[in-house]
Amino acid sequence: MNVVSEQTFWGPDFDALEQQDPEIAGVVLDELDRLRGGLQLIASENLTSPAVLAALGSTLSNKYAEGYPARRYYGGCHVVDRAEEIGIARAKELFGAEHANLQPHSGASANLAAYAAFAKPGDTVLAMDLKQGGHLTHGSKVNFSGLWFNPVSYTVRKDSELIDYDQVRDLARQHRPKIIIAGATAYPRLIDFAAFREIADEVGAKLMVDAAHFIGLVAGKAIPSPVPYADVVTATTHKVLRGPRGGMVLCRAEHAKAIDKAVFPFSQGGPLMHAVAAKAVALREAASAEYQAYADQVIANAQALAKSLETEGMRAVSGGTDTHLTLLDLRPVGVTGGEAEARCDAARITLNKNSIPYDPAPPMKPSGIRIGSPSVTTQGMVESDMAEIGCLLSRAVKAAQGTPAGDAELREVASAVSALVARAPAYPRG
Ligand code: DSN
Repeated sequence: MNVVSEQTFWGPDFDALEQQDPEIAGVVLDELDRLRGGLQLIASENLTSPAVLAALGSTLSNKYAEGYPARRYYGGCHVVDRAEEIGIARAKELFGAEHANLQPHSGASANLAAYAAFAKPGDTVLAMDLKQGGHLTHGSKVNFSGLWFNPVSYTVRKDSELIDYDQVRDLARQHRPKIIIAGATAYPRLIDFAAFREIADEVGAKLMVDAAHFIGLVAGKAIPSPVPYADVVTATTHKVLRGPRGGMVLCRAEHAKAIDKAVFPFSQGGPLMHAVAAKAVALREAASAEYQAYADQVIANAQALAKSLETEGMRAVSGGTDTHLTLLDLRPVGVTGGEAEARCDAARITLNKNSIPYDPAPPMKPSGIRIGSPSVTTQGMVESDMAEIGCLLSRAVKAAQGTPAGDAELREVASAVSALVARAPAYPRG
C-alpha cells in the first residue's frame, strides 16, 4: 500500500473536524485504529486507496447533478460532468462493456434498476436462494425483489455444493422468468456464464449477472468476465474492486437507455458526484498491472487460507475456492458461526457468520463463517501469512470464550494478530 501521512490521508481539513467536532473526529480515528490493529476478513470489504478517499472527501459532494453528463437538470454541472464521463469511459474500457452507469448508490440500487429495466411487478425472476448464497435482492420476501416480483429460487447440488445447472434449466422451462440472475454473495466457485446464457436464450429471459462480489477479480483479469454473456452486469465498487462504497451497471448498448432511465429518474434522484469521481479513480487503479497482480494474489491467498483452515478441521464448502471468498462449515469443530464470529472479534479477527448450503440451523444461528482475502491482500500479505492467519483463526474459533483459559487464549491470539499486522499494516503511517 502507499504510505501516507495522516494529514494527506484525511485531507487538509481533518484539523477542522477535530476542532469542530471532536466526537466524530474520534470515531474516524478509532475506526482507523481498528483497521490497523486487526485482521479484516470480511469477504465484501477492502481498504481503499488514499486517492479514492480524497475524491470521496472532496467538494464534489456539494453538487446536485440530476440527469447525465450534458443532460442535467441543474446548472454548473460542467465540472462534475467530466468526472462522470471519465469514469464511464474507464469502466467501458476496463470491462469491454458497451455501456456503463456509475450512478447507483449501492449494489442493491443497481439491482433495482436492472429489475426495473427488464421486468414489471408480478413478473417472474429466477435467482439463487438467499439461504444458499444468493442476495436479499434476488427474491427475498422482505425485499422489493420478493414483494413486487414473483421469485423462483435455484439451489446448489447437495453432493458437490455447486450450482445445479440442470435445475436452473428445469425451473426456467417451467416458470419462463423475465430475468435470470447469476451471482451470489457466498458462493466460492466460478460461475458458468455461458450455461446461464444458453438457458436464458432458450426461455427468452434476460440474463442479469450480479457481479458485486467478484467484479474486482474480473477487472484484474483473474477470472472470466460475464460481460460478453450478460444483458446486464450489476456490481458494487467497494469489494475486491477496492473503490468507494457504491454501485455500477454495465450493459449492452441496446439496453443503455432502459438502464439509465431505471437508475434516474425511476429509482434515484441526484447522483453522489464525489462517489462517482471516486469510482473513476478506482477504475483507473484497477486497470494497472499492479492491480492485476493484486487480483491474482487475492485468489492465491483465499486458497491458501482455505487450505490452512481445512488442516485445522474446518470444512470448506464445495471443497475450496476459485475466488476471494471461502465458506466454512464449522460443524466438524463443534462451534456455531455466531460463536466463531464473537471469538474472532475478541481476537481482533473480523469475519461474519454465514449459513451454509442446506444448513440445518436457522439463519441467525448459522453453522458457518464466510472469510475473504481482499483486505489482507491489499496490506501486502501473501500465502505464508495466510498459513499463520489460518492457525490464529483456528485457535480463536476453538477457544472456550467465557472461561478463564478460553479468554486467556483469545488475549494471546489478539497479541499475535497485532504482531502480524504490524509487519503488513493497513494504512501504514508515513
Ligand atoms: N452485504 C454484502 C456482503 O457482505 O456480501 C452483500 O450485499
